Formats: sequence, C-alpha cells, structure tokens
Amino acid sequence: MDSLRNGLIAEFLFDGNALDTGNSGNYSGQVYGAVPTADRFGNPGSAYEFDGINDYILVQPAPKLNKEAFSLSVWVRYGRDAKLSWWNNAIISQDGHEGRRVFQLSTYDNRVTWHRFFQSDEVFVQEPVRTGLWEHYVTVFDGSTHKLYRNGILMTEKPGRLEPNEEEPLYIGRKSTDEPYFFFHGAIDDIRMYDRPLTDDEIIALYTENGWDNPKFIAAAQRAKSGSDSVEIKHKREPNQKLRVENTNFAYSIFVNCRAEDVKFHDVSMPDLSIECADLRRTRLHNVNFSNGKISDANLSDLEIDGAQLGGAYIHNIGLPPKGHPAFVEGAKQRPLRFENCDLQGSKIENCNLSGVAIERCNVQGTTIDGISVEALLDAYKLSRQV
Ligand SMILES: [Ca+2]
Ligand SMILES: [Ca+2]
Repeated sequence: MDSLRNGLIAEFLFDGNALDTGNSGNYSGQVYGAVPTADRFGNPGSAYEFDGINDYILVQPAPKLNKEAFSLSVWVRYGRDAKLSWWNNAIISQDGHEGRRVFQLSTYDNRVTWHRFFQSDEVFVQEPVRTGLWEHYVTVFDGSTHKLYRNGILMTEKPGRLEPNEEEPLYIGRKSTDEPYFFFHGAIDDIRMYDRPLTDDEIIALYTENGWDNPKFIAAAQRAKSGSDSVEIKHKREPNQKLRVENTNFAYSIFVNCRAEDVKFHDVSMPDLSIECADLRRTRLHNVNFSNGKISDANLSDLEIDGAQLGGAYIHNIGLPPKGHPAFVEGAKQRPLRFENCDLQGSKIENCNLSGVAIERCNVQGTTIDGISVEALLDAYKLSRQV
C-alpha cells in the first residue's frame, strides 16, 4: 500500500542491520548484543533476537514525535521461556527518568501493554502473550485516544495524551533505566513509526504484508467461499460489535483471527467443528454429543469432567509440555489429577507414572498390576499382618 510511506518518521526492517529506512533515514540504531535471526517467514538474518539479559538496540537521537498523532507497528516473537511476571519485556520504549517518560510498549504479567504512565490508563491486550509465535502489534494515537491492535484487530482503546521528549533516546528491547526484567527475551522485527494515525486498512496491510496469513485457513476460506450464497464479514473491528445468528444454516463457515469472547452456541448442529490456536479458557460444554472428539496439544489444567460417557476413550501423553514445546516451563511440576465415582471397569493403564497414587474405597475385583491380582496381594498382606 503506497500510503504506508506517508508520515513514516522511522523504519527498522532489520535486514541484517538496524538502519533506518524511514523517510529521513536519520535514526539508524546501534546494536548492543542483539543478533540477526530469522523473520516470521523464515528468512535468515531478517529480524533481531534479544537474550533477555542485556541485549538491546539504541536509537539516539530518537525520532521526533508529533504530539497530536502517532502510530507504531512492530512484529514480536516472545521467547518460549520469557519471564512474564509483573512489568517485564519492553519491546520498544522512550522512557527515561522523571519528566522524560514518553511511551513504553512492554508487558504486564503476560499481556502486551501500551504503557502511558500518568497520561492515560493502561491500554493492554486482554489475552495472554503466545510465546514462540510471531504476533503483530500496532498502537495508534489520534490526538485524544490510544488504541492497541493485535494481528490487525483492535483489542483496547483508552483516552489519553502524548508528551514527546526530544532528549530521551529510543530503546528497542529494553527500557532506558536498567531494571533487568525489562530486557526483552525473544525476537523483534519490522518496526515502523508514523507521525499520523494509521487507518484500519493500513493496519491490515501491515499485518498481511508479504502474504502473511495462515495457508491452511486460506484454503478452508476458499472452500467456504465456493458455496452458493456466502456472506463475507471482514475487518469489522468496532469494539462491541455483536452478531446474532438464528435459524440459519452457516455450515462450512470460517472464523479466522477474530475476537469472540463469551460467544454462546445453543441448540446447534456442529459436527466436525474444528478449533485451532484458540484461547478457550473457561469454556463450558453441557449436554453435548462430543463422541469421537479429539483434544490434542492443549492446556487442560483444572479441567472438570462431570457426568460424561467416556467409554472407549483413549487418554495418552498427558502431562506438562516437554522441553522444546512453546509452553514448556523450566522446573514446573505436574499437579495430581482426581478421579471420583468413575466407572473404569476393564480399563487399561499402561506406561504411566502412578507414583504416589492413592486408590481408596474402590472395587478392585479383577484388578491386576503387571498380571498380579490386587485382591490376592491385599489378602496376602492382611494374612502376613495377622501372623
Ligand atoms: Ca525484517
Ligand atoms: Ca547478551
């Protein structure tokens, strides 16, 4: 999109260096420790990796900001073991000591936050950071409102101001003060700063730049479109837009990169439903036929299954994510599970870690451990105690 050069006060594409390719070219960065890495398309040496300890890029002097309007676009991949508690992981900031605090795109707990200090409330993404995956963030200030977009979708907006400070340098991958938890752990790429608000179409153009999208969903969307009467709802991003679909056939529909908190489905036929890469915390399935369903590579901690037919169920590879998995956490411990009033007769438990398992008030008739009858074991034990 041609308009994306308009008002481009600085641009860092990180093509093996931190040169400013914006309209002035005056703001090239000095690299301290950060190393070139693959970008979101896998092109080597086209983004920068930061170790979360002391790596950063300094831009001094900082690009001259417009008090009335500002936009910032950046791609981010948090490290799989990035520490995400309290204030942490500054992506880009211009935030020195008192009186020199301009902005900070950083992280509060596990949420990306556009931190505006006392000039506005926190503008943050409600959903947690997905470590190990590239995500696109844009902030827009139009003179009165700060907006934060993730992957082309408006996540939050809050009223506020912008107070530029030309003395304060711009930092990528840290905050100018040296709190260790602000050093960014992961990769950063394709930073663009504007002295005007970007439009919704421009934000989508930045998100889909160079054909970024999920090829699997594109194929599915093409199939869905080939239907006789397809309705396309695209880039509708007002914060409180709701859809009411009733007495309608919407088989083969596709939802991609959508916000859909608190959606309700009632009395619907939806066999072959497929949900991938989704935040489904606190989902409730009640009075549903989920037979032949499959749950894989999922966080099911604190899941409760109550009143369910599970005959024929195959439960395998249960535990914490292994090393190398995006959700792996060093030193995390498996918490115990609890089975109560379950009919498990004739079931088989194989190659499982049952250390510390307590079996109480259960019918163990016919139960064996490695071919030895538990009833016989208990009888032999009781007998040995009587002697
Ligand atoms: Ca790049
Ligand atoms: Ca280092």
